[in-house]
Amino acid sequence: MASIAFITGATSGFGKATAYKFAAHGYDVIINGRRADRLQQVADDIEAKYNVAVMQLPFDVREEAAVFSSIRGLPADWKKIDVLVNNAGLAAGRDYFDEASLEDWNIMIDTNVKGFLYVARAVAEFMISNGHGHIINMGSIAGKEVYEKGNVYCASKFAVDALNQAMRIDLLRHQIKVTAINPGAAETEFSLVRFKGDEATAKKIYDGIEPLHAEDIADVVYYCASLPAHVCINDLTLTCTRQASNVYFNRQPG
Ligand code: NDP
Ligand code: 8X3
Repeated sequence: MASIAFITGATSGFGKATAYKFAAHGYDVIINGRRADRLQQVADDIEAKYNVAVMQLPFDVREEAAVFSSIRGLPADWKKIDVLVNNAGLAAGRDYFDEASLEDWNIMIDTNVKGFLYVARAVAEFMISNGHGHIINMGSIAGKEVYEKGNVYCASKFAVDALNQAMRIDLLRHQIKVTAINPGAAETEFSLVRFKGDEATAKKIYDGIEPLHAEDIADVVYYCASLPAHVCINDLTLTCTRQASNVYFNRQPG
């Protein structure tokens, strides 16, 4: 079999673009997301465009039992995962700490922290027995600097930053590479999800800037995965040219 990349959150945005990127470079891909119809479309399209195999693994990363049984239930050949792109995640709401919804907080912590952990743990077990592997964790600039109304989303991405460091330290003895990618504003379905379908508010995030595109993130993920065996990018932060931090933007009027 070819090399294998397992990408969570591959029904949209970064994960979907990353699945195409790895497939274009000859990887067989395992793709995850909750929306089975979208996974099927992505799988059909990748198989039609590239001469690679696609394994669909629909599950909700928040469901511990489903994560472990789906991943442990992979056919033996598919357990030889070379790269995990631990990407599934979301923001829910953007509200003051004292006004935010507890349900939103629970969704973000359960997805971005607990789900993130379950997937990494299940796949690390294979990488350890295979004797190699690369875990690429999707962080954010929100995990580097807190911004107003970012509270729990930022906290969940600070957790990704800490866990990225922790995994690299604890998996060092197994020679597993661990990398965090920390993007700034990128136009995907992220803001539409965050603002619960409010298209006008979602669009305003990108007013006057050309934000990052999902394909930019896919390029960077693939670059990190394609370096020689002795080289590991630990942590990589990127923004569009019109963004310097969570709060500093150079927006074009109009
Ligand atoms: P999208 O909303 O476009 O994609 C998110 C993906 O995550 C979808 O495929 C979605 O699939 C999946 N997902 C969400 N919740 C779950 C779940 N419980 N179980 C399984 N899959 C899930 O957003 P992005 O591509 O922008 O976001 C990807 C990652 O990048 C996230 O971790 C996000 O926090 C991070 N990020 C995004 C930035 C941005 O500006 N866009 C910047 C920095 C980081 P489905 O709904 O089918 O389950
Ligand atoms: C997404 C980037 O700045 O909207 O992680 O939090 S930001």
